[in-house]
Amino acid sequence: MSNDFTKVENPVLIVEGKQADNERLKAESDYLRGTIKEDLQDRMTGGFTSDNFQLIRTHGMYQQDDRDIRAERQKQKLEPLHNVMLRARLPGGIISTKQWLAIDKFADDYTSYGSIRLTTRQTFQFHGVLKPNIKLMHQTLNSIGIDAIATAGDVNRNVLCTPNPIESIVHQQAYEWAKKISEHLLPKTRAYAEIWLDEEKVETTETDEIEPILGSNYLPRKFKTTVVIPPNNDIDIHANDLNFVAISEKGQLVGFNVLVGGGLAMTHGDKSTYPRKADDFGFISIEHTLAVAEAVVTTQRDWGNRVNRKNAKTKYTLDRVGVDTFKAEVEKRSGVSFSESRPYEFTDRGDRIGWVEGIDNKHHLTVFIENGRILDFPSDKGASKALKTGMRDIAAIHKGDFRLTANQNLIIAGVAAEDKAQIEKIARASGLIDDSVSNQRKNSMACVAFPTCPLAMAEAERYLPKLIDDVDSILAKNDLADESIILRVTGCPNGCGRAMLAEIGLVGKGPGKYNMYLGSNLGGTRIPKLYKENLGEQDILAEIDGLSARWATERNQNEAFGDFVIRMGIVAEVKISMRDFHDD
Ligand code: SRM
Ligand code: SF4
Repeated sequence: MSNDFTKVENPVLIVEGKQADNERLKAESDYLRGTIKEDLQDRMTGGFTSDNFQLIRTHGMYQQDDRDIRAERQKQKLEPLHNVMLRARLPGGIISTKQWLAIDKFADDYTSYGSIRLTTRQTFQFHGVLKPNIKLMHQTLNSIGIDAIATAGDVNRNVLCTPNPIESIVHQQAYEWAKKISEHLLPKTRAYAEIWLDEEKVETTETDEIEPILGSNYLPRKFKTTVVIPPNNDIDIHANDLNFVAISEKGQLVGFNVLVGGGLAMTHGDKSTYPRKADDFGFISIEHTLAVAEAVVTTQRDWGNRVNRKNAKTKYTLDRVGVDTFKAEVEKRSGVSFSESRPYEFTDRGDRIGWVEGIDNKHHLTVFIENGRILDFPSDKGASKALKTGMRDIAAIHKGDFRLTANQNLIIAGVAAEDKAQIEKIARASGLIDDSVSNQRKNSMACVAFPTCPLAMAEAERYLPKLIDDVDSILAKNDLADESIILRVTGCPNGCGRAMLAEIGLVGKGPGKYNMYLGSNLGGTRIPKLYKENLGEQDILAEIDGLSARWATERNQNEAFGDFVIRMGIVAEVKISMRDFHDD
C-alpha cells in the first residue's frame, strides 16, 4: 500500500449538503438528452443554453470561442464566435487509414483551424466547428465507425492502452481489454443516436434505459481508465482513476495489478485540491477485469462527493474514506478478492521515435508531432512541415493502421518491409521524420491552452516550441546536448499536459507567468513539488540554466534530473500528496 492514510476512523461515506448544480442538470436531462435537439435549431445564437452547454460534453463536445478575437468582438458588440471542439472516442488510440482520410477531409472542410489535434489521451480533437455543421460531423464520424460518446462529462472517458499492440501477443490482448472496458462502462442512453444520428426514439420503459453502472445521475465527476504494459508507462497511470497494469506469464496476459485514485488537477490557492498518485489494490486474474472495473466505478458513483465538484474525483474519495474501506467495498461489490500485487517496474514514458520491428515481420514508424497538432505549417527556416498533407499521402497508400500515443505522437503501424522506403520518403519530405528534433523536444509536452481553451491562464502549446529552442541551447552550453529532462507546460493547474508528472512542470498562473514544479521521475511514479512561483519566461530559463548546470556536474552516474533534485534537497519529495504536496 503506498500511503499511511489507508485507514480512516469513522469514514464519511457520503458527503451531505446542497448538491452541485451539475447534479440537478444531469437528473433533469432525461438521460443526457436535455433540450439539445431544440437548441440546435436555434440559429439566433451560435451557442447552446446553459444546461445544454454542459450536457453536450457527454456527447464529446465543448462550446468554445477564439480567445484571440474575443475582446475585439465584444468591442463590436458581437457575441463571441461560438463553435464546438469535438473529442472522439478511440480506445487504445487505433484509427484506420480510411477513417483518417475522412477526418482529414472534415478538418479541411468544416473546422476553422483546419487541424487535427492529437491529445494526451490517445484520441483526436476537431477545433472550431460551427453549430450548423455539428450534426454532419457526428454523422461523418458514424459513417466511418467512430463516435464521441463519453469523451467528456461525468462518465468514464476514452480508455487508454499502451500502443503498438501488434508488437507482442500481450499488446494485442491488452488492447482488446481496453476496448472491452470502454464498451462495458459506456452510458447506455440512446440520446447520442437520437440527437446526432436521427435515430427514432424507441419507446422504452424507464427501466430499459436505466444506467445500471453509471446511474441516472451519472458519476460525480470525470473518470479515467487505462491499461498499461510495463516497463513503459507512456499512458501515465497516476493521472488516472482506474488502472490495469498488465501481468503476463510465458508471453500471455494472465491478469492485472489494479491501481485506483490517481489524478493531477488542482486549483491555485486551494489546499484541499492536489495531484495524487493512484494506490495499489492488488492483483486480479484476467476474468475478473470487468467485474472489478464496474465495482470501482459504482463505488465512486455512490461515495464520490456530489456537493463540491473540486473534491469530487476518486482521488479525494479515497483520501476521505481511506484506501482500505474503498478497497473492501470494491471486493464486496465485485465478489473478487485482490491478491498481492505481482512485481513490475516502470522505466520510462517516452515514445520510441523512429522504426521498430514487430511480430509478423511488420514495421512500425513512430513520428514525433509537436504538441500533437497535425497541420501544414508554414515553411520554417526552409524546412517544410506539411504534416497534414504527409499524413494524408501516407494514409492513401498505407496498408496497416495508425496508433495515437498518449504523448501526442503517432505510430504508422504494420508496414511491410517492401513498403518501408516509400512511407519513409513521404514522411521525410513532409517533416513527419525530422532528424534535427532534439531528445529534449521529444520529451516535452504542452496542453492546448490559448486560443481555444476557456480555462487557460497562460500560453502552453504556442509557448513550447520557442521554450524548447532555448532549453536546447542551455543544455548544449552545459554539455548536456544529448540528454533530456521530462518538461511539460500547462496553461492552468488543471494539468491536461500532465505537468504534475514531469521532472520540470510549468503551470500557468497568469499571462506569461508560471509556477515551476520539480521532481517527478522517469517512470512517472512521483508527484513533483512547487519550486518557485510566478516566474516569467526569462526567470524560467535562468532557473533551468542554473539547475541543469548543477545536474551536469554534481549528479551520480546516470542519475535522472528529477531524482537529482530530490537527492540534493532542491525540493522535498512528495510521498503522500494530502500531507506533503502543499507542505512548506
Ligand atoms: Fe483536460 C478541461 C484539454 C487531458 C484535466 N481539458 C479541459 C478542457 C476541455 C477545457 C474546458 O473544460 O473547457 C480543455 C480543452 C482545450 C482545447 O481547446 O482543446 C482540455 N485535456 C485537454 C487535452 C486536449 C490536452 C492536450 O493538450 O492534449 C487532453 C484531452 C484528453 C482526451 O483526449 O480526453 C486533456 N485533462 C487532460 C489530463 C491528462 C490526462 O488525462 O492524461 C488531465 C489531468 C488528469 C486528471 O484528470 O486529473 C486533464 N482537463 C482537466 C481538468 C481538471 C479535472 C479535475 O480533476 O479537476 C479540466 C477542467 C475540469 O474538468 O473542470 C480539463
Ligand atoms: Fe486548458 Fe488548463 Fe487544460 Fe491547458 S491545462 S488545456 S489551459 S484546462
